[in-house]
Amino acid sequence: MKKALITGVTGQDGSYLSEFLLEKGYDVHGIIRRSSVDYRERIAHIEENEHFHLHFGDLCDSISLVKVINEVKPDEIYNLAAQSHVQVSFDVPEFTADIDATGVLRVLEAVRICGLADKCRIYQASTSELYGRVEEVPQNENTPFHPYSPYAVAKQYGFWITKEYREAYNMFCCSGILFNHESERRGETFVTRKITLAAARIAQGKQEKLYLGNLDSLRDWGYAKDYVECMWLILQHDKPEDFVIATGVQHSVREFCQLAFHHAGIELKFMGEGMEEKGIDKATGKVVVEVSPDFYRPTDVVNLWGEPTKAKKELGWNPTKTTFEQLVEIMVKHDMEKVAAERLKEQVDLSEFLEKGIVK
Ligand code: NAP
Ligand code: G4F
Repeated sequence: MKKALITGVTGQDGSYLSEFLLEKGYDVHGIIRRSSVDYRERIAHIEENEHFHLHFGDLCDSISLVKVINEVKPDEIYNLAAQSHVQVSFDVPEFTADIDATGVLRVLEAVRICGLADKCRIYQASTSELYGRVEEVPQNENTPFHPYSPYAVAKQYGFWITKEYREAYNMFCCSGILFNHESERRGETFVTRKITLAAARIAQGKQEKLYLGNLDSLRDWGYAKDYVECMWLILQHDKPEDFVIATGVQHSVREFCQLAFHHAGIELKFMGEGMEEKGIDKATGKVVVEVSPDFYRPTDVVNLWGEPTKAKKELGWNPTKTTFEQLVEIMVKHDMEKVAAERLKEQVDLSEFLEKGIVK
């Protein structure tokens, strides 16, 4: 039985990758951090699996990494842990560098210290944010990098140190340069999930308006569940190489918004420009989307579009297994049900209070 160690196991990708590897027959080990609140929602359903194991550790803490790697002796490591929010990286640049840059070095060194450099294959979660202020469209493995946020600069170090360890020590370590991938498990402050949740809440009378930043921003959005397969394929390849993982299809934030509201039963029309642009419910004439300067970034990446030809040819991966349209539909359906369940619970709670005479 192969052993995999996943950092960032509680995150969107970590949870899907755990499921994927368990299905492939792996013994899966994940690194978790101590927290005062419950943050294990995404992996709660697999915690009882006898082949799923959790270990405390932190990418800031070399000792914990050496300890876990030495204990598990994994065949494969998937380094997914990161401060992954680009806008937040402007607020916590030093922390972001510590996890997203130095953290990668700590994992690579820990593997060497444990004497596993020849045996353990390592996947590094790299990102399309490296292309940043893009120098060509679409972007592939040969496109020059121009990182454009503290997050992207830190990830650039992660990319290069991974390549360096491959060349200097002949280690099987690779970066997947993944473009944005989303799902019903996406963090609620990333733009797609923020939109699908708001569309569901507005449609069900639980929210008045959605405030967004740059509506013109373009992304190549795929489905996270499809992308974790690629992480695995990269480590099964006969030689260690870096790959661009993307759908090859690009849409704007505005288009995502329009389609998400459509699936929630609201037809939107956008009017006005820049900060004055508004999304209006065609049926009621109500403004339900507005632009706010709070969600603009000091520097923003606005034109990401990936070219996944190498992954298609060399890994046999299908980039559009789930289309953009299907992705938006899956996310909205999930959030419509989530909001409906919350409303039902509120009604049940309220009826209990009414019965007890606490609320009149
Ligand atoms: P995510 O949902 O934000 O998950 C991040 C994970 O990292 C969480 O499990 C988090 O643990 C963990 N983590 C953060 N700081 C840590 C630390 N100091 N020590 C140990 N663990 C730590 O991110 P994701 O969307 O799954 O993305 C996975 C990886 O792919 C990240 O490296 C991200 O930068 C990269 N990436 C993502 C995308 C995308 O579109 N999703 C695209 C390209 C690259 P807690 O739960 O304890 O916070
Ligand atoms: O959803 P986002 O926050 O994702 P972003 O910045 O592209 O980063 C994500 O994808 C990267 C891969 O390219 C990962 F490396 C990274 O870890 C993360 O998973 O923002 C997407 C775009 C941006 O241009 C942003 O300015 O949407 C724009 N946007 C417009 N309004 C907004 C909002 N972004 C957020 N988060 N919130 C808004 O209200």
